[in-house]
Amino acid sequence: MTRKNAWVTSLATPVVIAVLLLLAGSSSVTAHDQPSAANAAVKIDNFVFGPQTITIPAGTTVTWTNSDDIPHTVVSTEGVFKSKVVDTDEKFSYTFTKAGTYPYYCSVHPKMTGKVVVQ
Ligand SMILES: [Cu+2]
Repeated sequence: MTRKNAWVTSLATPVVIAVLLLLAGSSSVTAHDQPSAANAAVKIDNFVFGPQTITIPAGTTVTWTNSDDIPHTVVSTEGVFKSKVVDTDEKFSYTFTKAGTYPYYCSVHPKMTGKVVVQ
């Protein structure tokens, strides 16, 4: 091996390792993200959860967004999930892993109700 080749090799090796690490890192991130890729959205507007009943496959993350100009909460009737106070334009997310029906309501305005059906 010539002096020049040795220099190129010593320079190239860390670069190759860095690229391999980068590729390995990005592929593992992709693999990790895939099971939770499903998302669904519920909008809170004018004291109404919309859609009021949302049907999703297990593993879906539901994100509630408060589009009202007053705060609301998203509270499971059966204690499965409970948001903090969700202010205007704030969000609350919950991932549903088990099949079932999950009724919920707003603890500030208990007449506001909704339902998540997980299949
Ligand atoms: Cu409310």
